[in-house]
Amino acid sequence: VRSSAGKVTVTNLDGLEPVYQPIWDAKTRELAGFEALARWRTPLGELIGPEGLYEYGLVADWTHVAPTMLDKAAKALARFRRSAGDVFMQVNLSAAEIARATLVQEVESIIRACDLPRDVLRIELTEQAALRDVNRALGAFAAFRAAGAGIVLDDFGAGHSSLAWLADIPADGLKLDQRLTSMMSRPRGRVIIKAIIDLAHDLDMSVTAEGVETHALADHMRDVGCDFLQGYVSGEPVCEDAILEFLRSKI
Ligand code: G
Ligand code: G
Ligand code: MN
Ligand code: NA
Repeated sequence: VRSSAGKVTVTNLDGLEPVYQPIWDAKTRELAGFEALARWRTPLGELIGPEGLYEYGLVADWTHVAPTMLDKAAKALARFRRSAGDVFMQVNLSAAEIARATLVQEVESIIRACDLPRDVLRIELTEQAALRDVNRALGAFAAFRAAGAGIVLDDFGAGHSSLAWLADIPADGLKLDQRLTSMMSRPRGRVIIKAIIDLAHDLDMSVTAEGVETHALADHMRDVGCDFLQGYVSGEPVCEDAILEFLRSKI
C-alpha cells in the first residue's frame, strides 16, 4: 500500500475476487455475456467493491488491478463458455490503463492462453476516460482490436458526450448510462434513447442498457431496438461459482 490524496491505495491483489453480472439479449432474453467488476475479500470474509474500499479509506490502484482482472475474467469466460456457449466478457479499464504500453500485449497473450475467439473479451472504457486524450484512445482502440479484443464505450450519456466524436471511434458497442436509461419513463427521454440507439446501429455499434431494474423498462428498451440489457431485474453481480451453478442448473 502507498498513500495518495489522503487515501491509501490498494495494490494487494491477494483479496481481489471479480464478480460477474450477466448481460442479456434484449429480444430473446437469453444470456449474452457478462461484465466483470472488481471486489475484494476483507479479512472478515466480506466482499467489497470500489465504494466499499473508499469507506475504509482505500482507493483501488486500477493500473495495478487491471492485468489480474483481465486474467481472472478471461479464465472465467473460458469456463463459462463450456456450458453457456458463445458468450462474451467485458472488463473495465481506466484511462491510466489505456496509457500503459504493455497492456495490449498482455490482452493478446491472455486471449491466446485462454484460446478465446476474436471479440469475446471486450474492454469497457468510459467515455470520459477516452475523451481525456482522444488520439491516444483511438490508437489504443485500434491496438486492442488488432489483438482480438472488442471495445465498448461505457457510461455513454453520463458525462460530456460528444456525438461528433462518435464519428471517429471504432467501438463495437456502447452502454447507455443508468441516468440515460432511466429517462425512458419520460416521453422526451424515450425519443432521445431511440435516436441514440438508431444512431449507434447506423454506426455498426450494439447498444446495452445499464441499470435496468424493472421488467417494464426491459420491455421498453427492447421495443426501441436496444440489443442488450444489464441490471438488477435479471441479475446482480455474483461470484464465479454462482454463475457456474446457474449455468449447470440450465442444462
Ligand atoms: O459494481 P460497482 O459498484 O462495483 O462498480 C463501481 C465502479 O467501479 C463502476 O464505475 C465500475 O465501472 C468501476 N469498476 C469496477 N471494477 C472495475 C475494474 O476492474 N476496473 C476499473 N477501471 N473500474 C472498475
Ligand atoms: O460504471 P459501470 O457501468 O462500469 O459500473 C456498473 C455499476 O452499476 C456497478 O457498480 C454495478 O454494481 C452497478 N449496477 C449494475 N446493475 C445495476 C442496477 O440495476 N441498478 C443500479 N443502481 N446499479 C447497477
Ligand atoms: Mn462498466
Ligand atoms: Na457504465
